[in-house]
Amino acid sequence: MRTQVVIVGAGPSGLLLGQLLHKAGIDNVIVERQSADYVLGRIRAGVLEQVAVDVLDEAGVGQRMHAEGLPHEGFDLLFKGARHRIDLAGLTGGRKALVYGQTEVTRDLMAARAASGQTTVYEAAHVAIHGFDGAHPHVTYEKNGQTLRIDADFIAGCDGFHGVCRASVPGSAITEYEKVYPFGWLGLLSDTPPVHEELIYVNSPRGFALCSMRSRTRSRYYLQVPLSDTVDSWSDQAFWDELRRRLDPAAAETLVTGPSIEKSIAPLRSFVSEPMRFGRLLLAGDAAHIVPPTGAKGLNLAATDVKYLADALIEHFRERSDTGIDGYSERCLKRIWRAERFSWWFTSLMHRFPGEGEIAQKFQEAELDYLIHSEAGARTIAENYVGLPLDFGLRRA
Ligand code: RFL
Ligand code: PHB
Repeated sequence: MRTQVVIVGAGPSGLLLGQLLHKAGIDNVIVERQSADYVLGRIRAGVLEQVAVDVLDEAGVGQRMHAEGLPHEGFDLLFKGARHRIDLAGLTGGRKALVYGQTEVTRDLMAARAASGQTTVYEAAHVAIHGFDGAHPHVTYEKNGQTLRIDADFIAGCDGFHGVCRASVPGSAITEYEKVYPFGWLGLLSDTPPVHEELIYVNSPRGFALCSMRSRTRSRYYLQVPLSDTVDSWSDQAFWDELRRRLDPAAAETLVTGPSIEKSIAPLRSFVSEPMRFGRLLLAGDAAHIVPPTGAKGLNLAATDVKYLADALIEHFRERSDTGIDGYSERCLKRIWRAERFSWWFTSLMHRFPGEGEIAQKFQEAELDYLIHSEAGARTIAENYVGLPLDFGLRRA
């Protein structure tokens, strides 16, 4: 088989890239290791920045997102037992966040993919990439006992942190920066009304907690837990009891509990690999970088990488110009490092770090107190949370 761009991975990055390229008349094939149901079953992001909303609109998949997504103009910070609102819209000239789950984004993208008629191969085994440092890149995989090959002009590595694309680049050509945090997030999804109409980020002596949602009837909650904990060691009852202990009295009282639909533990990591382009291989999304979820930046960064990549590929095929491809890494990395710094800082401010003692809690509370009482402080959080504009890096910011 031959195509213009072969995309490895059918997560949000791969599906969104496929759709933007298809709309521009560029032929592409997606090769995914898992089944479509497996991809949809992973419960991940919940918050979209305006730029991600704009890119999804451009891809033509925004209809349900606008009808069902919940616009949020603020969120609460809870510390020393009291809640304080960060007025995102008031502090950023009207910008807001949209609560719309990654599962729904993926479902919308899969529907558009099916309608586009472009090929998607699910359950492809032993995916391997070849020849990206020369003029004839290609991808091989196994399916139904056969080895198949796809030739293309470019390979887009959208295969997440554990994918094959970044791992295929020689170590001498890549620099990796990494910080692994000494705790995880235990997430619980339930068909219960959210405890509050906006998100609550909690700094508690017992550890971080987050109250989020997927809709007005479906809640998503997280607890900071030691990495040694397993999902099986947390009954639903134990989860709800611990969440209540980390909340303020009013929220603890109004919290509606119910059976979990999904429970999982995610490790927290900051990771960037540089550069993001190796000849005819271009990485995008979690394949190139990971942020701890505290700042809600991962999916948003994936969306902006993909927008820049689609623009660069369209320029290549339409105008025979490689200016966009040559500048791709640098353009992405500028906003990636800004989001990495914010996510690391917000994680450090909100979590208990083993061995750091009570003084660390006092420092965090003093900083939070400063942030909410200083307009400059509150604006710093708000600006970072709503995210950078798409043309960041092309102009002063
Ligand atoms: P994905 O979603 O990991 O998709 C990669 C796809 O590639 C496939 N794959 C392969 N396919 C073929 N061959 C191989 N060898 C392959 N190896 C892997 C995989 O099966 C998969 O389908 O990466 P992508 O598309 O770059 O998307 C990134 C986002 O998923 C991620 O950044 C976000 O989920 C991060 N994130 C959040 N981001 C936000 O912007 N806002 C949030 O509120 C937010 N909350 C979160 C999050 C991530 C979390 N977890 C579990 C890590 C909350 C959590 C708990
Ligand atoms: C989520 O709803 O899954 C979510 C929301 C905000 C975050 C992280 C995760 O910062």
